[in-house]
Amino acid sequence: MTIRFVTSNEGKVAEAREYLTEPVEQVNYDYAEIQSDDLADIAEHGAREAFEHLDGDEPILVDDTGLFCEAFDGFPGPYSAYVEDTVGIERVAKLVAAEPNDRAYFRTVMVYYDGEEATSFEGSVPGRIVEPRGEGGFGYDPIFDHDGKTLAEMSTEEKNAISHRGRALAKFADWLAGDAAERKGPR
Ligand code: ITT
Repeated sequence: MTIRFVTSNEGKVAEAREYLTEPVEQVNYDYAEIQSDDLADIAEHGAREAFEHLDGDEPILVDDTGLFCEAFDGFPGPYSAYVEDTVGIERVAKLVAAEPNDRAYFRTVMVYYDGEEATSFEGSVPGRIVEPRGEGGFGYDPIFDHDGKTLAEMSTEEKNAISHRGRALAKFADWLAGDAAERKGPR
């Protein structure tokens, strides 16, 4: 089985490949992101739409992630990609630095859809918004500090061990292992 990871973001794919034993194929398909403040809703609609529109019957994986800043009641949250493109991460860091509370968290929802059933896995990680540091990772990683290191100062493996996506991937991997065992039947 190959998992078709529908995303334009190579960083997400690298982290999934590091974690999963199944082969992961990156598929660029621009599904319509519905207007919702629920990441799970957005991801599930995307996964179903991609499965219907793409040829083939291999399962689909979609990841929707947001950065939630406490000072701004969760903003940018589901609008994180738009804000990265328009405001940029340095200015997000400056805006938060002007506030008394620099706490934030990342949240990821991954939806796996096999053509019949959609299953969601979520993960989150707390941290603080800081001036950019580090060359690794992608997106908001340089301005997100977790326990003294930004996510951009971590290797993919280190980031996966503590991150929102790593936690969702761990649940997904466990579920896949259980599912595969069930399919094979009792030994
Ligand atoms: P796809 O929708 O094609 O998967 P995307 O990058 O637009 O790619 P999201 O909407 O889920 O994906 O991402 C929201 C924003 O959060 C976007 O600006 C990403 O760069 C950023 N982001 C996602 N995961 C991240 C992570 O692990 N570390 C830092 N930033 C992340």
